[in-house]
Amino acid sequence: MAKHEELPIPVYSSLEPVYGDGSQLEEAQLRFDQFKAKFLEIFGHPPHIFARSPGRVNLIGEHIDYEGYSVLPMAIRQDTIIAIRRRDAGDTEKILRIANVNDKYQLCTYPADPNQEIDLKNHRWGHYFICGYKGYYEYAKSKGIKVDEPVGLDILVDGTVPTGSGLSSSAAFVCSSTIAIMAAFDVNFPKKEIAQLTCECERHIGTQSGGMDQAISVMAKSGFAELIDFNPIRATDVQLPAGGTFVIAHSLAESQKAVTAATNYNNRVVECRLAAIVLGIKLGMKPQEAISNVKTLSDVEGLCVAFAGNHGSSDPVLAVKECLKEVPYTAEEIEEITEKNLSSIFKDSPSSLDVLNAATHFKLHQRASHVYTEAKRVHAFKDTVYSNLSEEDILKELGDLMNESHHSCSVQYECSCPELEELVGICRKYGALGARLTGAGWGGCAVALVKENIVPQFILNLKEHFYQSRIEKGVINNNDLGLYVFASKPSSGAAIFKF
Ligand code: NG1
Ligand code: MG
Repeated sequence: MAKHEELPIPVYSSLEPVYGDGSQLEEAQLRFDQFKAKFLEIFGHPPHIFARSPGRVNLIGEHIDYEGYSVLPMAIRQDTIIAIRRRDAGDTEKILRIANVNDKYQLCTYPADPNQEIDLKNHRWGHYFICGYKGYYEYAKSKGIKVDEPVGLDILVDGTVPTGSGLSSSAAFVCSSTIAIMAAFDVNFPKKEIAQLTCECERHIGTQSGGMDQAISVMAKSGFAELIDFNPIRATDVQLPAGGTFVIAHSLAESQKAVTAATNYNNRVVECRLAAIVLGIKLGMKPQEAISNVKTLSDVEGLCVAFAGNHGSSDPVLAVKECLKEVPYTAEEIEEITEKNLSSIFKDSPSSLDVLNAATHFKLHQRASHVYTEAKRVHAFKDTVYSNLSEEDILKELGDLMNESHHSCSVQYECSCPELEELVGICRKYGALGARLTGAGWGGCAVALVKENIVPQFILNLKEHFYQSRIEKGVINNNDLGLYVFASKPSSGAAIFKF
């Protein structure tokens, strides 16, 4: 049997395989009916085909995917659905018209030219669709696949993943866009190829993302979290213990990653690259060799053999302690080690140059130490799930690992914020076995591991102690609370619908 990741995106003729039965299916049916009607109303003809891709919650393994390390997310029920129709017959305009069911997002138009540049200085919501559009053509070109001439497309989008929340609304949008485009052109590829291509194309938006979000959105399986490995992309099912539930809670601080990239997300990517280069040099590489060959912290792990941990195997955490000073580095200090200007090291990456312009110092020790310890916690998490411990002890251990992960994100990686700290504290106080920020951070959601039997009471406590004052201040509406705090089961991955 072909491996899961080798299979193409499934094509369904009904909603059941994705939305199950019962009330969720009824809701989905209504949503799709209204969606079709809206398409007809806007474009004057019905859509040809639909695609969906879910958001995700990362259980553990934060800010390490772009360093080449495995992560452990699960897909959530919230998703982006796209309806699409080609406008070949008699269409001379050749434009992409992208509409949204949410009035907040106005109709965007773009030329059908797949080589167009995305205007990063003027951020528009439709840019995410164009990422997928460019990505599809780039992929086809790289594989020598013959594609049709670009044609006009009508597109309607409906996303239920809250934006800026660390639940990967962006990947849900980019993946569903790419898959809808493929479906419109009647092609399909293995999931792992789509995971790779969507990861690369989302970088057109200007963030130097790893591939976690797209991989889980494309490859998720209902009922399982997935251990995602990179280079090559692979997904291994992880069956979570039945007695625990993950509760997702929004801190109500929105992180606008595409806008703040130079000081937040991309800054950390650059710091990790510099940490890896400096570590490589300290461990014996020639400066030029390190600059040319070392891209991520995982690239230099093999050089840490002189630093053996308890089990005798090499320990990069010890190497960081020995080789990278805790006091933040200035650019000049790093340049002395690399024997090269930082701007010339990053000359081919405009978004990294933005980071260098904005930064005054670089916390190489702290960032590397987070990455290497977090990478270990991911494997400890998976090993714990499959250990011989009692369920009670497994859950406790998983909670501890989540708490350690949060501490490292907060103190070493500095990607938390006051609202997340408050929320995580409240989660722990009211019975979570573990709680941590999830996704990029600097706002967005926390995820808490809670014993199944206390979930309703736990959510009530969060309401009273975190949300109530914010409802009173009008930050959110009482009726919308269910959008901001909810329990989540692992949902299924991307799909195409032909009705
Ligand atoms: P979110 O939370 O979706 O912004 C981002 C990256 C991931 C990963 C996490 C941190 C994108 C599309 N996603 O996720 O690849 O690095 O942060 O673990 O940039
Ligand atoms: Mg995102």
